Amino acid sequence: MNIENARKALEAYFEVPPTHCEPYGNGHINDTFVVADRKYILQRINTKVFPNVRVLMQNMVGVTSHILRKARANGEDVLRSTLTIIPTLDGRDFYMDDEGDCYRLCSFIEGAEARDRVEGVEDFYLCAKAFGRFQQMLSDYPAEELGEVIANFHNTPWRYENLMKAVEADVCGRLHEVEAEVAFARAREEFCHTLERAYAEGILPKRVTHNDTKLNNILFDINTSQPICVIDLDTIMPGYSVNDFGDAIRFGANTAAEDETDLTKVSLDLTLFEAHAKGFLEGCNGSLLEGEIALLPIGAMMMTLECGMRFLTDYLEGDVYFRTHRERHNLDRARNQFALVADMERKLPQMQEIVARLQK
Ligand code: ADP
Ligand code: GN1
Ligand code: MG
Repeated sequence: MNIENARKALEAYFEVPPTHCEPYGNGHINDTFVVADRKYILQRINTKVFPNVRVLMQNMVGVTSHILRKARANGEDVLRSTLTIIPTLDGRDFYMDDEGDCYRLCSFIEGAEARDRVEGVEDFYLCAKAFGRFQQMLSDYPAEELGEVIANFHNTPWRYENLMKAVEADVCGRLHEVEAEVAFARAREEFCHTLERAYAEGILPKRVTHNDTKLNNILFDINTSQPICVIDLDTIMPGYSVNDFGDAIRFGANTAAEDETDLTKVSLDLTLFEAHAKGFLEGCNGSLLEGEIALLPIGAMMMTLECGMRFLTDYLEGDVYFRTHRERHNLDRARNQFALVADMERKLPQMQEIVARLQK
């Protein structure tokens, strides 16, 4: 992270730029800095991942204003219910420096924190309810106004094909290390099409979804432990609700961290799965279709398999997408995700039974 460039970017926002600016958070994509004694969050938007920052920021402004209107109408704390984007001194919603790097500034949400692990079943239930409610709040958002920030983002068959291209090219000569993982993905090629097929058959609708519902993309109040704000709005696009559900399970209901290398620690916690399913259904408040609800366990398996394939692809391509902190980090993550898929496959009947019970 280039802190000097980040400091320089602050000149676009303040007559007298604050001096305090330091790296913050655990995201894999953007460079995040906390500024002026936790008054602001500055982010260098990853333009390799998001080449069209204008469209991304248009989406973000549209969605945050929509949520703000609803929060205001409900009498909620408007300063903490969604991200507040601060314009540059000349009134733009992002700043591009001489090197083409793009920055945005948001208010720091006070008295709140993002968590990488759940502190208890109740927290995970509340988090699911907040993501469900987020989905519900955007249910009347005009999808046609949203630009597609990343094409094929959760198109799992496309992700599979992309992995196969990386296997074919083997640009870093790493293929020999990952034969078992590639075979694991190959054995599930057919499964990758399950949701696309359900969409084609009219069982699964496209909705406005968050598309990156991992636990550290929600802020919890430090005092009450209540989730107060859904953040990381870069990937809001039309998608499947079951993937929003599934991505949250992938990250939050894993008994180990996403990059744990001791795979005996990796498994699906069914108690957390149930808490999340309950919270998500309550948050969605009756807006999901019956067939859609039945596909929630498949969403969990799909997002875990897809994420594993994305980590594996990035490992083969030389770690060019996800931020890594050690050698073979993406490979560790891919192995972890595939171990979780295997456990989910074993527990599919239990997941389905839980969802059927909650649906009654
Ligand atoms: P990435 O796309 O890299 O994951 P995020 O937008 O999720 O970036 O931000 C990374 C981290 O920064 C979050 O997990 C959270 O800890 C923190 N964060 C982001 N925005 C805010 C904010 N407005 N207030 C407080 N913390 C924030
Ligand atoms: C990235 O931005 P962050 O760290 O919240 C990624 C997600 C992955 C996740 C895996 C834009 O999320 O899709 O599921 O890492 N975001 C993007 O941890 O690719
Ligand atoms: Mg994030």
